[in-house]
Amino acid sequence: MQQTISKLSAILDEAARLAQPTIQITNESKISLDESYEIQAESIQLRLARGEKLTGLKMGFTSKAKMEQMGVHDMIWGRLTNTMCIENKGDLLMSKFIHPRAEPEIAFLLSNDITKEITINEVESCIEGLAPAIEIIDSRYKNFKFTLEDVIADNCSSSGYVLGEWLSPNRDISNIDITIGVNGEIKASGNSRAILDNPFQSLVEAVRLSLKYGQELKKGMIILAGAATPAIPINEGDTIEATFGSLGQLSFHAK
Ligand code: OOG
Ligand code: MG
Repeated sequence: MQQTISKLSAILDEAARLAQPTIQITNESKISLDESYEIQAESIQLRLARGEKLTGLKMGFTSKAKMEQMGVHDMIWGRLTNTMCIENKGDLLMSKFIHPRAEPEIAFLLSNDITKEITINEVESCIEGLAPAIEIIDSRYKNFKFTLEDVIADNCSSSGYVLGEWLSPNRDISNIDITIGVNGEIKASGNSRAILDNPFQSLVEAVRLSLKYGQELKKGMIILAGAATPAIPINEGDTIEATFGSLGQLSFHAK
């Protein structure tokens, strides 16, 4: 199996690097959930070996809107690296992506290393900031189609993130209206409540899952809580903007 894991992680890494879609890995190999996380870990390791730095984690399928859009029914997590970061109001280069989509998220900045499970009441003491964010997802699979095992192995489709301004964490974020739009027209809207009733719960789950899979959570890491709305397609020339009520807004331009 180790050989298969290495082979599949190299295929997914190359698909991301060359922005060339690949067939679903579960078409050819039977893979367990744990093996799909091993493939993800190994393919990220290839990026780190090329000099990229791990900057945090992303949670996925923490809202019903996303699970329904993608036909998948379990929470997942992936990894973020420094090269995925796109500046607020900055440019996204379409040539680096296959069929990118954007989704509005909330980001947390860890204030210390986390080594044991936490409750929702402990979240505020584990973060030094929270920010409105947009995740860019770009499945490496043809037609954005995958099983749960496929998408986990593919780093949960993660391929970019934009962060708005960091805000102090001691605030209630369980009822924030969220929109995402293109060139001034709203394409999807939702509420932060859709993320596990309270996006803070997503950090609780991120801690649980990272401990389970042996991924360290370090001070300064960013955690994306998962999208509250379905993802919207990004086309060349688009300016994508997301708004988060009292948390503010952020945008990027695709060229
Ligand atoms: C998988 C990633 C899901 C989220 O926020 O729910 C995700 C996908 O939809 O391709 O990032
Ligand atoms: Mg997401």
